[in-house]
Amino acid sequence: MPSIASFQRSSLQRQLGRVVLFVVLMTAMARAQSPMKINPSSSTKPLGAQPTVAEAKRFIEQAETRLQDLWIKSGRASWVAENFITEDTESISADADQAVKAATAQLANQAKRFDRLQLPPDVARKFKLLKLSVDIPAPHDPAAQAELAKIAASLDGDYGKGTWCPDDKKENCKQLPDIEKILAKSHDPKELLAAWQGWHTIAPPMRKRYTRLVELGNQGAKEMGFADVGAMWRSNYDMPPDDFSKELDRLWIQVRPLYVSLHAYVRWKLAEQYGKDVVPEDAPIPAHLLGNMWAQEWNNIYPLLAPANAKTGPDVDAALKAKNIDAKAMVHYGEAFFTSLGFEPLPSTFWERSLFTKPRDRDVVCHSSAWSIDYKDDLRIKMCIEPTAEDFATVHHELGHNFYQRAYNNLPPLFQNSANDGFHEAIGDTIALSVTPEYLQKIGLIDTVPPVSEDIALLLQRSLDKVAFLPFGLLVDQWRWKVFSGEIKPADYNKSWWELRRKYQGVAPPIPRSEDDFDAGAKYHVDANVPYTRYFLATILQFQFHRALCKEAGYTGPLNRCSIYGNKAAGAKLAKMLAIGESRPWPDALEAMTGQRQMDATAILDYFAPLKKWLDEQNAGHKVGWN
Ligand code: X8Z
Ligand code: ZN
Repeated sequence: MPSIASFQRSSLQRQLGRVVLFVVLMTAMARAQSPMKINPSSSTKPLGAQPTVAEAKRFIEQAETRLQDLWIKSGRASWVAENFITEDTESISADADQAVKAATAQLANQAKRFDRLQLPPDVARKFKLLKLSVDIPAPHDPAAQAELAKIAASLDGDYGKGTWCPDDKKENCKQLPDIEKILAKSHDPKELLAAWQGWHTIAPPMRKRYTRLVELGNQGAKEMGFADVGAMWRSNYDMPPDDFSKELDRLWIQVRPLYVSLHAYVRWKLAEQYGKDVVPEDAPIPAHLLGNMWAQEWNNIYPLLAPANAKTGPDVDAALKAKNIDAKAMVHYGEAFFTSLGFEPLPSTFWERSLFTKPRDRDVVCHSSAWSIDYKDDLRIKMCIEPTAEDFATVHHELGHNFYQRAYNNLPPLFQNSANDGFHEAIGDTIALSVTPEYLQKIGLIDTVPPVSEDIALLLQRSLDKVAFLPFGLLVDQWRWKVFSGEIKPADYNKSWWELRRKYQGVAPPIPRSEDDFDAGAKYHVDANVPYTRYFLATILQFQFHRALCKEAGYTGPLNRCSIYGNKAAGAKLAKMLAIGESRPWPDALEAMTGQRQMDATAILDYFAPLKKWLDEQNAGHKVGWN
């Protein structure tokens, strides 16, 4: 999230601003606490009288200014902690996070005073967003705040440091990027299993701390008036939380048949490769065979699944390697796409301050992320980029965050966010959908564009990224919501994790698991406590955005061949939506871009319709679904 011009002031002025704010807040607190004094002879307003709209407005504006200052400090501390993982940086980051959590809890409490006021919609919206501005709220008790912040920072750091040593030799120890390479490339089930199992050993030591994080977060959520942290997360979609859950069900029911067709096809192809004893016909697919540590995207196993006689389509991996395109150059390609749409180039500081490759001499959190440090123009990404098609897409994903952050950086701090969190995750992916063979040829990465007759191969490739992801995108928070609500007890963390993976994804653990394991904790967003439903929404939304932008560009052909590269009209439409930030309910933003007020899975279904037909033909005579 980026910032407002006032943060360009000197630190002395900032200091001064905080003192004034402190006095105002103390006065407000004193008022809220003192009993109503009635003095009939006095014409001044009695202490404890009903607050006014003007006071509420002043309160929230001062609150967001104070919070933004703390967000910036904690953002910087966290940037350093994730770029140089040590006990000290972790501790500094925890302190800064505690300050944010403490202030948010205090302000949310003070804000209760204005609860019964009829406020203008934008002011009321800020009060709501204030409570939702932290992913895990802290209780009021300072000791609990400190404990929560410390646990959160240590889980994030431990994930980043995660290392698997297959034997006693130190030089054989591996961190995630190298372990992921094995999952992506190897077709040896033994080697795959060792890598899968190896990475999952990082999580059990975090299980106890995670359990405590849940307890403390829930306490904080309750003090803010939510049933638990999950209920709080579901309250962030401009509709009653239960309606949001129903929306998810509706979308999942729409896309599930497409997923099941893909799953069936992949399963019998894998059975051809590994044998029916390894991949049984009607059972969930073993999770280590899908080319990805979490079996969340399957594009790495495309070579095992390619249609007979089909060419593999453009090989972006090979093109990047052949042309010696390094990490930074990949990011330049991403930036050039955005500038082709009419966006300003990234600032020079982006290139100076970002992390593009994994350093050899220290631990960093390699999980890709995009940052706006000052809520203005200090934009950065942090990524351990490899020259692969997958990372080429992820570069666009991250830059989508940065261009969004910059597009709303003139809004008040509490509105500096995406319309809903799915929007933030969808923008870069929308652009990456425009990375078509035609586009790749235009920028000189490939020489020839495959004919339309090879569209099935292209669609299959893309579906392994997008369609395969859908159930995983959904299930992570189906698990967490139940963990936060207490429906899933700590003693059942692992069992319930695999039940949901079986139910939604149709995947199974490759070896028996027990409650000594903590397999959810082998996923970054669980340890870092990042809500995950946003990625499910983003997968639906990005096709809806793509369809709308292609229409704006006047394109009428099949959606998988549409690229909005260089189209200023589409760029303007996109920019208009981004600039709304979170200032209005998300259906307004969606309507500005697509003319629709509902999230709509027909776009992704239309996009893959020819593939669905083809998959169902291929699956004839094979088992579909799982027991
Ligand atoms: O975490 C991410 C991004 C950063 S917001 C790289 N993604 C999810 C994941 O890696 O699990 C993008 C796709 C899903
Ligand atoms: Zn993202």
